[in-house]
Amino acid sequence: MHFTVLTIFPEMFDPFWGHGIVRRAIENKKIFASAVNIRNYAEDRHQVTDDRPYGGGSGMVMKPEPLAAAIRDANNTLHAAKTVLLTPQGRVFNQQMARELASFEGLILVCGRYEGIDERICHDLIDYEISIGDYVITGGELAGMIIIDAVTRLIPGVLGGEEAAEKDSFSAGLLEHAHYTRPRKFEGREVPEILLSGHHQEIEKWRLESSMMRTLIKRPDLLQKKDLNRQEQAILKKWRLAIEKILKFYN
Ligand code: 4FV
Repeated sequence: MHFTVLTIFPEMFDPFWGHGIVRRAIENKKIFASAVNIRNYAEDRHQVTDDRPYGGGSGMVMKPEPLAAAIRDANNTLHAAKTVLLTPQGRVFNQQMARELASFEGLILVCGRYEGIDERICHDLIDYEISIGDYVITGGELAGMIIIDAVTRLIPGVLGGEEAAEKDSFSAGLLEHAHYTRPRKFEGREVPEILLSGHHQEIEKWRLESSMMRTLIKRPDLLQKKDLNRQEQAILKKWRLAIEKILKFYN
């Protein structure tokens, strides 16, 4: 997977490339990543990449010419790459979209600044408009890092055996189960006994119930849209029975 980031602040990505799983993925050549300065494509001697908005109003807009040249140049390097604009106008990013993007050979991520980019870039040069959420940030760079991070960990071989992506939150449409590590007792709170039992089947059942309960309480919307398998249905029916036993004493 090749990531090319187009930004007026490429240096923002240096610490991002240099730490954790992303750093290891680059070192192990599982991903290739570069941040390119859009200013390099501005032809005037001040390398201006923004200008005042037609129609007036506050703020500035990113000029189309440097952006178009930067996108075309990146596409010349990697023809199969998909171009992604980070914008509040986009589809809100989620794990399903991360899996989709991880299937491509390359991504060109366009990071806007100021009020945004000239709309004419969106018409012909952008394949995906993606938002990281319904709020406004000062630039697309942080959003770009989130996309690269979420996609990188889905690239085969990036996560070692102990870090499995398929057991992620959202991969099964559920929130992850509770996690515990040593010490066995912390400030009076014990680790659930079952996790110390060595009964892997029982532990898996406990973890599924933990995921279901956390999802029911914190994100019931995920359970509503999930296609429940037999085991998951059985767990909800067991809880429903328990709840009905309690409620039968009431009206
Ligand atoms: C954003 C978002 C976002 C809008 C104008 C940068 C800012 C400025 N990007 N998801 N939410 N972008 O707020 O992706 O150029």
